[in-house]
Amino acid sequence: MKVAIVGISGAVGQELLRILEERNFPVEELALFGSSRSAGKTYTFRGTSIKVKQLQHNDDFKGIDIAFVSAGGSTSLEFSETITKHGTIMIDNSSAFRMYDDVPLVVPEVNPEDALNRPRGIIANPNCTTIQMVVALKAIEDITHIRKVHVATYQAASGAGAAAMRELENQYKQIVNGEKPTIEKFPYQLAFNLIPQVDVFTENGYTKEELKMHNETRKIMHSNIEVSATCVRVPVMRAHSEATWIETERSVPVEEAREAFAKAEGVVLMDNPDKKEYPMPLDVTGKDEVYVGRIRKDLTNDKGLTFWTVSDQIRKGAALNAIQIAEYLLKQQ
Ligand code: 11C
Repeated sequence: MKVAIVGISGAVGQELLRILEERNFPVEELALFGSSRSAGKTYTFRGTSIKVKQLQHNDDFKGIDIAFVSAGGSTSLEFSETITKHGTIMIDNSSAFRMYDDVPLVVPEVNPEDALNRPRGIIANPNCTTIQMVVALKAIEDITHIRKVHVATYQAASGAGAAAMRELENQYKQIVNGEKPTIEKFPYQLAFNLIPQVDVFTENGYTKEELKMHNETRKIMHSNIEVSATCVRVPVMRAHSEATWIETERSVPVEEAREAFAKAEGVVLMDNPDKKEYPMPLDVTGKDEVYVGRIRKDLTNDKGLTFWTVSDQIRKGAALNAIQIAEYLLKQQ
């Protein structure tokens, strides 16, 4: 495969490079693209140094089979035509195309076959909070329909990018040194704090991030499921956590839910309260799966279950999911 990464200098771009190497993805040739700031830098892939090209409106994508694009929504919108015009499949990590009817939105554990119908040559990678939630929901949806979800997220700094991760680290250093923390990427100081706002507010009082969880989940699961989310940024470096309450069509005993999670694709069950075992961001960082724990009945609803998930935002929440989509396409050839 001739492969391109667009947005190579970002946190997701760097993880894409690592995962392609780690999973031995069949890369015959790799092209790296970035902004004018990144152009000319070099990155190493399988021992070979590759120079970053500036993303431009030209024929650089001719002959490239798959382009992993993670350079922000406006870049995706501006360059999708340039990237796909010679037949390159664009796997887009931004939110730009996710809700387009002619662009599939894919999580390989849930709806891989949707990736096969892509009239524009674009496949969208969902938002990180949605990805980890639907991987867990699929386990239960397979045994009974899920009607409603309430979810509260605990989102790491990594969701806001590499510079935001550095900002969080610097804020801790600055505060410990008695200095005023620098605030650029987040609306407020994140160190020693949490911020109940991810992305911008919309007219109904929900943020865009919260509405993504509703809309994207329905599209991926082909379901009338309703999702009400509260998304919160927490001072964690790179794994998102979610507290989730679901209402199902029939009542599901905790043991049955545990069994369903235990055998679900892409899920690791970690639920031993007796031993104080449950997923935490520090332990899940660098892992591929969605970890599920704290499974119990919702005390307010006989048809309700509640559980806790954690997943590495840069891997399954972004780069890994994109590469799994490409792996699925390869298997279909
Ligand atoms: C965050 N979920 O944690 C966001 C990042 O729609 O792709 C990803 C935003 C998106 O800040």
